[in-house]
Amino acid sequence: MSNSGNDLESKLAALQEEATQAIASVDTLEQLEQLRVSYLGKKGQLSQVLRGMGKLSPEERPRIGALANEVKEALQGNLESKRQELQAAQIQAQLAAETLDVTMPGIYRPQGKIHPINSTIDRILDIFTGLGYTVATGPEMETDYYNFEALNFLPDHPARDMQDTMYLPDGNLLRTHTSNVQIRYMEENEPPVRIIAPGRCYRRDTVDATHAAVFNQIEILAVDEGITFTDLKGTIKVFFAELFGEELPVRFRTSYFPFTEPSAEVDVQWKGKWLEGLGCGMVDPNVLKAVGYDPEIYTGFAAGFGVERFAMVLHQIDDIRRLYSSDLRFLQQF
Ligand code: 2NM
Repeated sequence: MSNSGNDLESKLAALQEEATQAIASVDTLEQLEQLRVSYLGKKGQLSQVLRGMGKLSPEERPRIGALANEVKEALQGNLESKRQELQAAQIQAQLAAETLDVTMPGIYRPQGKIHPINSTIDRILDIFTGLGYTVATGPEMETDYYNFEALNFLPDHPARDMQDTMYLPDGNLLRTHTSNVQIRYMEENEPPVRIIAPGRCYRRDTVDATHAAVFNQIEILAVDEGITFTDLKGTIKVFFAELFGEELPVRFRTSYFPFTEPSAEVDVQWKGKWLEGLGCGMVDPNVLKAVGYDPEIYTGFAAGFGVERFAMVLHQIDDIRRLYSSDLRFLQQF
């Protein structure tokens, strides 16, 4: 009986000795885990040794049991300190491998820019939304009705000529201004109206330094009870003051548009020169009637201008074609 106890005691001592050496010589966490299973796992070597305890005398059992616990705790301690050592080494290796060399050259990332046409549109929309206007948009492909007829263009008006307007094979056309948006908006909404309509427009113009066949226009429209030409003048003065950053002299010249009566062209004096600013006027009663507004109750003003010209003036661009050349050397200046 006591032989068997001594037998187990020396087996435990041998196991501890062997396991301690094995743990010390391991150099990966995976190998360490294999050792843990092999020595301390359910079917591990310690369990196998302890299976012999069944044959021990009741007096010896507690002594061997206590001994086995000591061995188990000692090995667990070894495993844990080895695990910490290996983990620290792994982190050190990772830190060394991932060192950032701040002297390496950088990777070139092209920097996108906002096109001067778009930044000009954004600025103008900001000014008018600040005055309470809502941005409205509409189709670039349009019917004769929305581009001309509802705007009081007579059937033989020269702007309707094939020479001036791009017609599509189906009889529709590419809008020549954004007034189509105003008509569509008024059809759908009752006064009061305060809208600003930016958008691309098309005309059969010969392209030169100041004309493009595709260009951007912005139109504003206000309709309400009691709107007068004075409201139009005040709005335009505020607009130019905000766009150019200072209050500037403004000059109104009588003009003609089919959709406004009276009509005017407005010049603005900037850096000592009179610049053509915009066209405007009081909305013609025929236009109000076309959208179902009663011209005896409502009046309105409207104004329209090309965006490219303002972009050119504000950025000292001498030729409209530069805006469409997609030349990065040009565009990167803005
Ligand atoms: C301009 C000049 C004057 C204008 C008129 C309208 C509408 F739809 F209310 F009749 N929208 N835009 C207008 C008036 C446009 O552009 C030079």
